[in-house]
Amino acid sequence: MPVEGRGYAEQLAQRETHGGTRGRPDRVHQTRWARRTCEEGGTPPPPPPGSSDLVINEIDYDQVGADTAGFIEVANTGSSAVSLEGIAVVLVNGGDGAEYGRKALTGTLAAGAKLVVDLDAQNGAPDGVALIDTGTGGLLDALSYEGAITAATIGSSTYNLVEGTVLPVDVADSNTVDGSLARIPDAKDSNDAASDWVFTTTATPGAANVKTS
Ligand SMILES: [Ca+2]
Ligand SMILES: [Ca+2]
Ligand SMILES: [Ca+2]
Repeated sequence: MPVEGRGYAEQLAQRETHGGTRGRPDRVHQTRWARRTCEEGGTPPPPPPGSSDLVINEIDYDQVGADTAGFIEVANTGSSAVSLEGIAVVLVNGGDGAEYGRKALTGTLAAGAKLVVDLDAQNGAPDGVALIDTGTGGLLDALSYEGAITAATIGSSTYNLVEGTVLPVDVADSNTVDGSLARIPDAKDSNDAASDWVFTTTATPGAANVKTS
């Protein structure tokens, strides 16, 4: 790409003339370097954050009596560590499909590890939670509970939070029985909410999900 190559050379020349960024690569340098390295068959740059290996694995949105201990568990179902930079857990109100809460994730999640996100989601019905790659706008995982949210507005995009068959409304968290909604078997994601999620009377924040009734 001669035009781009010339532009790059001119940018370099300009920077060196002005002495502003010599020896301190900025984003433009790094991007161009990575692209050129790929074209020349070198080591590709690391993949962008976000991966379909990340799932929403458990949610406790209703506790007996007052709701004071809500959480959302995110799991890395893959075989290698995943960067969480740019990943956000977003809460969606079923009444209008609008976002009403979010937590930006940071750091790295090891293979098979689980992260407990301190978020107290609404009690339906329906309401939803989405795992978003804020860099690409990609929807990594979603759960719509106590009904279907098929048009959630997050940022400038619209998302369907129903994976496959919507979770039946009677599979729900409870104000009278301790427990949570969980993927059973642990971390199972067949992209069908009705078969992936159950109510269990044993909440397991940060640990593998178990089904008890
Ligand atoms: Ca409650
Ligand atoms: Ca609960
Ligand atoms: Ca768990």
